[in-house]
Amino acid sequence: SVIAQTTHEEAKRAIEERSFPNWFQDAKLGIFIHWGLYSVPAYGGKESYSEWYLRGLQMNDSLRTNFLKKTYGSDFTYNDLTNEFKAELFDPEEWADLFKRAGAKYVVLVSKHHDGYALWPSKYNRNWNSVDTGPKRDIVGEVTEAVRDSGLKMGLYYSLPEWNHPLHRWYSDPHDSINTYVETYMIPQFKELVSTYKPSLIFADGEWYNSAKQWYSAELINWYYNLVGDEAIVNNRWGSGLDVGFLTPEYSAGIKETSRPWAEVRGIGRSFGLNRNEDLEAYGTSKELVEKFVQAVANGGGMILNVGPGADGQIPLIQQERLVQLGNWLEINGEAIYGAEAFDITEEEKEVQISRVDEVINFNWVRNSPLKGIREDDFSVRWEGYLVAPKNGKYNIELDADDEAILELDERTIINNNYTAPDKEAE
Ligand code: FUL
Repeated sequence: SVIAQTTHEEAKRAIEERSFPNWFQDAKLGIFIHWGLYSVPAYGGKESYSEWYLRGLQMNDSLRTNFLKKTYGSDFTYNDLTNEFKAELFDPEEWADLFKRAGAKYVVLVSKHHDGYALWPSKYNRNWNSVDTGPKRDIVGEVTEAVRDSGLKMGLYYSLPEWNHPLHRWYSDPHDSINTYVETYMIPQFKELVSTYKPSLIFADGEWYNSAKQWYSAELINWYYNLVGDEAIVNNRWGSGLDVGFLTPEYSAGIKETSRPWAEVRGIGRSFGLNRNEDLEAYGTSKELVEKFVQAVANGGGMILNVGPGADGQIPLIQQERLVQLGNWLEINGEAIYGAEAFDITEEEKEVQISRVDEVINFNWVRNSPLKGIREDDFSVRWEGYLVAPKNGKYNIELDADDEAILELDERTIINNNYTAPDKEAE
């Protein structure tokens, strides 16, 4: 049967007891990819999610209806975007190289967003996928292969509901039509996707009007864990009544959570799908990006940073630039980032560490802000912003008496228990 053999309660117990694989906690940085038909208009309000284009049309949002008319003509519908989605510059190996250069350890590709358009040849929606229409390519397959070849782990995002599925129009159809949709369409499709590509990570989404029981979430997760094994991990968006998976705060101001893995989910700008209507300012600086990332890591989490390629398959150069900048920073500081634990230092320890430093003291090994490309192994009071310090890396440093210890450890400090500081004598 398409529905897992175990009962909901059995499956729930099995997945609640399972521990998280270490790789995810250690990885810290993942890359999200939102790419699909919405990447054709690549448009929305300045701070809106461009991947919600179809929903905008359904809501008669004039910004989006007018843009479609003006750009493509008055008879043009969302479905016609398949003809414009050509992916002529799509090179999955180039993408994978870039993600690797960014210092990411895994990738999460949107295999199907809320518009239902699948990026693999799903037999459950013929003519609404990227092989039957548009680019005529198995994007999930190609990206999965390239990402794995470059040594990163591959994850897939999957939207449980769809805005425009004949069996259940999410946001408008009655609640009970969900059952037929889930049992005859969603579950078989989910299983087709997962058994074909065997992702190391599944990021479910769109769960919010229904219970995990209605989605058969526990059964599906249990089935997935059994299929893929120990390295498998899921996120936490599977419907009410089921609290499993890594946490996924989205454009959050920052959370602190040390008992459960989590990743801050955000775009480089303000949208996930490419939004050509954004201002340059929406992108922020590389310094802001690094600070946000460090803050997440110091607070026990990581980040899934999104790219939104154009319909041609090119990742916009400013997004590429931010990834490379983050990668350059990680090139220097990565050893204190990957595998790091949350900043968790007692008030007492803190005092010892920030007490006046006018003598030879034992101090944690500290690095200066390498955004400027400086690698400073010696403690310097001239650091700014954030610092990464290995907890066990006591390091003898001589400081001049007139140096002011302006060092303050806060939530931007990373303590890495797995890191061993270099022996000063040996250097
Ligand atoms: C949200 C979705 O509705 C957004 O479009 C985006 O995919 C984000 C990662 O998750 O809930």
